[in-house]
Amino acid sequence: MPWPILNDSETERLTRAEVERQNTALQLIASENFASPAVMAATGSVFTNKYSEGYPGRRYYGGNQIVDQVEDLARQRVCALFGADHANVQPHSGANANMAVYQALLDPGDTVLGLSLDHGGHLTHGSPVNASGMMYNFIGYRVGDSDERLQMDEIADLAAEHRPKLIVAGATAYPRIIEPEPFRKIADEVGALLLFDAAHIAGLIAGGLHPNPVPYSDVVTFTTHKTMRGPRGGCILCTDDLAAAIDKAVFPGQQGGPQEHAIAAKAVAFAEAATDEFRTYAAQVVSNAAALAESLAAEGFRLVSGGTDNHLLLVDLRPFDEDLSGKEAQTVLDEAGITLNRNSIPDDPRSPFVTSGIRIGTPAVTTQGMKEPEMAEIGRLIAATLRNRTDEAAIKGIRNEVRQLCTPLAPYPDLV
Ligand code: DSN
Repeated sequence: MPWPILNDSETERLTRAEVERQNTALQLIASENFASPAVMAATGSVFTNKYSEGYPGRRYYGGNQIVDQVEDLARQRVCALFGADHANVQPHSGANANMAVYQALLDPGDTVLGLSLDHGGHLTHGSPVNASGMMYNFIGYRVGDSDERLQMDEIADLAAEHRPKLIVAGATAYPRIIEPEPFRKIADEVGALLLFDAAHIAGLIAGGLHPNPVPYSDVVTFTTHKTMRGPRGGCILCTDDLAAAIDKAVFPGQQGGPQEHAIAAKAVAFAEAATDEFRTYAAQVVSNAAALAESLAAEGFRLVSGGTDNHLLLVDLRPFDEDLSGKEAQTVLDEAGITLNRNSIPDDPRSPFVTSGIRIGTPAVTTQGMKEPEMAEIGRLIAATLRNRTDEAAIKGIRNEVRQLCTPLAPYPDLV
């Protein structure tokens, strides 16, 4: 039988428009990246057609002989990459991965320590509007008033006071290295389990830039589409003794059928991340973030914690312009072809919807081949856009400069 629609021109038009946007504008959202053609081919493969509830060798439906091999390949590759005992590659997202870990390790009402969302944590680290915060008794730790870094002494004091069953390390808007060893020590002192949420920095760990939390953690979760540069999705690594509980919590606990096309693409990404080229890439991500930080500081912006050790910067806009909110900055920068997100800074006087900060990341621009000279240029373009934010002609001019900067390094020139 012929397919019912041979050519969906509306979706095709939108896809082309999105290719054009990605090819000609600066993608500076810290949690985004450009997946390789091999990752995208696997994501668009026939594995999308298959139902495979269960795990390799233990499926509820037939026809999973090949799917079992692809899921095993992904599991083996990610275990080798991080030195983990066991992997579950089925979580559809980082949020699903974290909720599955909580279901595996906790009972409703149990106490957990996690970084507060307004100090750089994630929704699933106990935000009251998220199921994590509704189901479990999360106690938030915060960064220090003066240095805006994790205060391990304060986290130890909170742990001693609240005796959590689980401690969550990890962040979505924290520009410094998170050392896993001190978290392990605190967890051991109070008999807690340790979950390290490495969603943002998994690629930096795989690339050897940040300490590997696997030897120190009971469970590590991460997303595969950020610095890992794979397909959208999540992954859980854990010790052998937690493997059965984690697997049961993902399926049937949180999810039904796994997305085997995404799992095939995760297998590709894990192989890519084990290469020397990926290590070079990860190192350049960090160098680029440092170069961009320097450029923005010279333009009069304040960097939360004074700088960065990873792929992102958290920028306090107030010293640059007291009246400029993160929301306004995000909107006008988008018009200039500079895409990033507003973000609360620690103890932000503005609401989380408005904010006094922006978050900027270098994973995507580094993938397309930008280096330190382009970072200096990006810092200049950001400052020029925000200084001229009420001048439509100036913003149009900057949009053209951004296009000229991006076009020779377009990530997907063949998709146009
Ligand atoms: N949305 C992700 C981020 O931008 O950090 C976290 O889930």
